[in-house]
Formats: sequence, structure tokens, C-alpha cells
Amino acid sequence: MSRYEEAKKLYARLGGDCEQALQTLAAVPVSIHCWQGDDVIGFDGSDSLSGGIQTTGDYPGRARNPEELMADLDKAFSLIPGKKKLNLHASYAVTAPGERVDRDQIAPKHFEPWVDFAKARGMGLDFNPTFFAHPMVKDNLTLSSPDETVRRFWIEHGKRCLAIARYFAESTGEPCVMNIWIPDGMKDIPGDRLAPRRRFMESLDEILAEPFDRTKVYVTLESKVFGIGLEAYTVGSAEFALSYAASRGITPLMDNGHYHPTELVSDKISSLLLFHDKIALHITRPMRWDSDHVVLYDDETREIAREIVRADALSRVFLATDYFDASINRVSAWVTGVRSVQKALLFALLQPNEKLRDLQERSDMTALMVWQEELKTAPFGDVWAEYLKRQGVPASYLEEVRAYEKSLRR
Ligand code: RNT
Ligand code: ZN
Repeated sequence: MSRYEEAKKLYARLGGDCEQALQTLAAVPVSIHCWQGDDVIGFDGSDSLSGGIQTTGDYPGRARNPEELMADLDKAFSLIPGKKKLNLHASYAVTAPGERVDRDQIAPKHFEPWVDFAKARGMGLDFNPTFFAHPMVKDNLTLSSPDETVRRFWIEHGKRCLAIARYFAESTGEPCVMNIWIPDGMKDIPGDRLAPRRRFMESLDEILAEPFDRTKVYVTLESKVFGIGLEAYTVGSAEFALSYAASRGITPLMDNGHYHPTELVSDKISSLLLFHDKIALHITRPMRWDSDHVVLYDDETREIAREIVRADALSRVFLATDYFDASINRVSAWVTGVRSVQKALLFALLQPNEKLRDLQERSDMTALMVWQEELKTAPFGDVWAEYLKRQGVPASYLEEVRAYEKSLRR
């Protein structure tokens, strides 16, 4: 009997259905962030990152143009199983050589190469306006700025991005998630916390006044607790984002690097699911701060996946990765991080959730603990290996990544 057949029998005894789990997993889309490939620099003129976020490390081989980024993405895609979407930022607009198109001027045509790329691979596209690393970010403020020229510039950017998101949805036939995150904040104690938040609210209202089909474009709003150099105050706080999303009928997005270190997104998912039709996640790995390390198959990633699966909410949660590590091979970073999300989902799908629920309802916390511990060492690896085999991707990818790296002259 093969190792998978053995594992299947064992899981069946524990109450997990391997075949069902493999089938379900293959259909869950994970939106892969393009920005791991070039350290979040983009192609629209910036040469460094700002806005309270940081990529650290000096590993060679960063993608420097659309061709390189697309080639690297293709390499990563060939090593990642399952259904994928590609998540772009506005700063990845593709313009003619020497042509400079500012963020308040971008249009669908600047993303045609990306649409062709996605369509050729049967993928949907997600999108993000880029409200950072740009000279029009003044005093660390964009949509909440008291300077009307600054605020108007970014409102226009938001509106144009909505048009691009609409174009993505229409041309790929898959809904487009358009996520709004602004870095706006202050390094030190504000004299007024309300005014910037009111302006942010009004700016968002103006952007959303642009017509869009809410079944094709899902606008999400991402909150944050603090950024580097913005330690005292963040305009788009958790309370702001949740209240705004609930009152305007858009989708809240939780990035698990954006909370106080002892707060866990896994514990927040169920609450949001009770009040929102859809929710969105940026899956990352914060280490002591919002450090955006590569996602690993760790406790919190598993717990996030378990919460989604137990709530039967795989079709209600938009899953996206969001991390950027410049200290290791970037293709490997993509593959490791996205596979970790998928592993966590498979682990969650193999749990005897009915049984665990029942133990809790009967207040048998002793048995609940024992069972949950036992499940951790069940032969998960054999089921994961079977999944990779069925998906036609190699189990180990290190050698392939190394060979690809060698073939590049960067
Ligand atoms: C920043 C947010 C945001 C960005 C990307 C690049 O803290 O997490 O989502 O990481 O938009
Ligand atoms: Zn994020």
C-alpha cells in the first residue's frame, strides 16, 4: 500500500476525508502578490520603498522590469500547485520606454500586458492602488492630507484604479479584489486625530462614488496599527476600517501583521464573518513588528486556515499573500510562502471538525486537547505529497530554483 493510501486510512479513522480535502483544496484560489519579486519597487519611477513599510536584505536578482518579473512569476507558478490569481499594484503599470505616466493618469491600457499575461495562464487579477513611495505623499499623508492638491491627486488615483479593477474583472471574467491601504500617519502625538480620519472617510466616499459592479469588483479596506516612522498614529486604524467597510457595504481586509503582537487574526475571522458577506486577508508573517517575513507552515497560519474551513467560509474569504523578503531568493520566497498557505488549508481540511465541535459543545476540553494534539502528528506530509503529485508540481523545489537563478544574468 502506498504511503498516501496508508495515510488515507489513518485519517479516515480519525474522521478526516483525504480525497474530499484534496479536491476542495485544488479549487481554492490564492492571490499571489507580484511585489515579492522586486522588493515592492514597481516600474513607475521610484527606486526606494517608503510609507512605513520596508524590505530588508540585499540578495541579488531582483526583477527590474516587466519581462523579468513575468518570467520570475512564471517560474514560481510552475512550482506552486492549485488555483492562483495574480495580485498587482498600480506601480506596476507598463509604459512605453521613456514615457512617464503619473499615478493620477494611469488607465487600463497601461495594464494590457498584465491582462494578456493573466489570460494566457487562465488566471484572475486583483489590484491595489499605490498610495506610497511617491513624491505626492506629503508629510506622510495621502487621502487624509489637509493639502487639497495632495488629497485630490490621490482621490484621482483611487478612481482610476477602480476603472482598472473593472477592466481586470471584465477582461479576465473573474472578480477583481481592489484593496485600499494608505500609509497615512504620524511619528509623534497628534494634535487632532479626528480631522485626518474625517478627510480619509470623505476621500474614500468620493472614490467609491465612481460606478462599479459590486459583483465583479470587490473593494476592500485594509487597516493598520502603526508603520515605521508612523508610530504614534495611523489614520486607517482597525476601528476606522471596520466601521467604514460595514457602513459602506465594502469588504474589510485583515493583514495579520497589522495588529498588536498578542492579537491574532485567527481569533478575529469568526466575528467578521458574522457581519460581512465577504472578508479578505493578507497573509504574512510578522516577526516582532509588521516585518513581512515569508509565510511559513506555522501555528497561526494553520489556525487562520482552520477558522475559515470550520466556518465553511472558503468561498467568502479572499486569500492573498503579502510579504517581501529581499534577503533570500525571491522565487523561492514566493513558492515557500504560497505553499505554506496551501499546506495550512489542507491541514485544516483534514481535521474532523464535527467531532472537535462536538467535544467543545459537551465541554469535554480534556478530550479536545488530546485530539487536537494527536492530529498534529497525523501523516499530513503524505497527503501533501499526494496533492503535489496530482497537481504535477515537484515536491522539492530548491534545485529548480537554483538552476533558474543560475540561468539568469542579474
Ligand atoms: C502595508 C500593507 C500593504 C502593503 C502592500 C504592498 O503594511 O500590508 O498591504 O504591504 O500593499
Ligand atoms: Zn497588507
